[in-house]
Amino acid sequence: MKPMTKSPLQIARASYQPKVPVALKGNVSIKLGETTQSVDDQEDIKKLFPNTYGMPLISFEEGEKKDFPAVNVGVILSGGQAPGGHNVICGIYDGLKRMNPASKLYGFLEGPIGLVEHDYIELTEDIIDDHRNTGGFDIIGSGRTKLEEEWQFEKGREICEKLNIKAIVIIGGDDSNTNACVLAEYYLQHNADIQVIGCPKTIDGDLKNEVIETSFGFDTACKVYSELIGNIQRDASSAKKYWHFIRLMGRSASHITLECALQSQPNIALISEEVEAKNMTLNDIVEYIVNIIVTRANSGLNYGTLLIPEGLIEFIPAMKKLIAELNDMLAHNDDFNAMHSDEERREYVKSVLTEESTAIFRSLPKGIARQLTLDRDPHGNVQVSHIETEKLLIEMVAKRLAQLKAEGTYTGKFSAINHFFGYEGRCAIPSNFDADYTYSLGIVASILIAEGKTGYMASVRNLTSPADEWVAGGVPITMMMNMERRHGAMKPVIQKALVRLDGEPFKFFAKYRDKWSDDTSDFIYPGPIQYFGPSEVCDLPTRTLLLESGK
Ligand code: FBP
Repeated sequence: MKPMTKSPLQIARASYQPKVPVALKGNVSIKLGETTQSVDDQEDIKKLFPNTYGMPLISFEEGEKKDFPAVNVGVILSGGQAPGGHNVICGIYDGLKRMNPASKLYGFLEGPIGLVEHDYIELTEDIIDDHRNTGGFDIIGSGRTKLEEEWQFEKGREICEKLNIKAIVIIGGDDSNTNACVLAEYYLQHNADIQVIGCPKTIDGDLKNEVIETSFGFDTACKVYSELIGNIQRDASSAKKYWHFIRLMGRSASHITLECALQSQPNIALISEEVEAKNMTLNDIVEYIVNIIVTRANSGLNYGTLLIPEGLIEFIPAMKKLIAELNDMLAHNDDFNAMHSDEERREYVKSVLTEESTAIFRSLPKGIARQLTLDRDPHGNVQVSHIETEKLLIEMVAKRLAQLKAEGTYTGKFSAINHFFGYEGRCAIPSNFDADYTYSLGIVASILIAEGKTGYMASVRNLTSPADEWVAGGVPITMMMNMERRHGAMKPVIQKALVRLDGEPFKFFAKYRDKWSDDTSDFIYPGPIQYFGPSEVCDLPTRTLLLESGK
C-alpha cells in the first residue's frame, strides 16, 4: 500500500456536478424588478451612495443566446473560512468561460491585501479542477484586511488597469460586502471602469435578510457541529456521568447554536439574543443551568449537554459594558500594549475601568479576565472565539452546586467536560446544499459582471425547494444598509442579522426546550454529512431555513 495523495471521498467528490437553478443552465436574460431603498436611514445612505443607491432588484430567466466580449475578472476571499468558497470561484470561472472562453480569472492572494499589494495568480483550468467541491479557502487564501481607504482603492485600480481587470468579486461577510459597495461607488465616482460584485459568505449565518436567505457555509458548519454534538449525546447517555458544556462559533449571533439545537435537541441551549432581551446577569444564567442540572439529578440523570454561543458574554448587559470599556481602552493604548506581565496588565485595567466594570472584572477567573484583554480584531472587536465561556460557566455552576449540596438541596454528582467547536467546521467538504448554492452564486456573479452590473450582491433564493426551482439574481447592496456607530463615528453598514426572538426557528426551539431538558429520549443523532445517497438525506437544508420558509 502507498501513502495517499487524496482520500477516496476527495477523489469521488471532484467529479460531483453541482445542481443549479434552471435559469442558470443555459442562456440567461435579466429581468429588472422594482427600484429599492435601504433598510433604514434612506437619506444618509442615498447621499453616501449617489450612484449605487436605489438600483432595481435583478432576477434571471432563461433567455436567448448572446455574444459576450472576453472579460478579465479578479476574485477575493475575505474573512473567516466557510465551506463552499472554492465552489464560488469555480462557478465564476465556469460562468465566464461559458460566456467567452477567452475570459480570464485572477485570484488576489490572502484576502483584500492581495488587491492592495498586487499579489495575485491567474486561476487556470487545472487549479480550478483541483478545487472543485472542496472545503477551505486555500486556493488563493483569505484575510481580514479592511478595504476602506482611498489609497487602497487606487492601488486596486492600478493593478486592475495593468491586468485589464473589469470586475472584482468580493466573497465575504457583512463588513466585506459593505466595503465591496463602497469600492463600487468609489470606482463609479472616479470613472474607473471596474465593477464590484459581492457574495454572501459566513458560517455565522448573520448575513441574511428578506432578499438573502442565508450565507454560504452555515449549512455545512452546522451539520459538522451537530454531528459532533449528536455523538457526544450518545456518549453522554451511554456513560451517564458527564455534563458536556459545548461552545459553538458564530461570533455575535446565536444562529449556529440555535440551528445545532434544532438538529440535535440538547438538554440546554443558551441563546445570546434572549439573554440580552431578558436582561439576564451571569448569575441568572448560572441559576437557569443549575436548576436543570438539579432537576435531572433528582431523576437520577447526572449527565447532559449544554450548547453555548461563543458571543454569549457580549450579550450579558454588565459584561457588554465592561467589554465596551475595554475596547475603548485597548484602541488607543500603547502603554498597555507595552506591558509584559499579566499581573501588570490586570492591575492597569482595574485602575482605568469604571467602578461597576472593575467589580465585574475582579470577579472573573483570571484566565477569562486575561482573554478579555487580548488583541482585538481589525474591526476593534473582542475576539470571542478566544474567550472560554464554557469553562467560566463550568466553574460557576460547580461552585453553585457545591453550595446547594452543602445546604442539602442537591445530592447529585457533577462532572463536566468542556468543548469548543468552531474551526472544525469552517473548512469541511461542503455539503451538497453548500456545494450547489455556492457554485450557483459564482455563476450568478459572472452573469452580473457580463451584464455590466456593479454594487450588487449575487443572490439565489427559494432555497428550501429543489435546486432546479431556486431563483437566481442580484440584490443592490445599498438595499441592505443602515447607519451604525463604529469606532465613534456613524458609518453605512449592512445590517447584521441576529436571532429574532419572534422568528419561527427560535419559537420552535422555545416551545420544545423544556421537554428536551428533562427527557433523555429526545436527543437526536444527526450523523455525518452524506454526500452520496437519497436526496432527503443528502440535500436537506438547515432547519432554520425550513422553519423560516414556513416548512
Ligand atoms: P467571518 O465573519 O469572517 O465569516 O468569520 C466567522 C468566524 O468563524 C467567527 O465565527 C469567529 O468568531 C471568527 O471567524 C474567528 O476568527 P479567526 O478566524 O480570525 O480566528
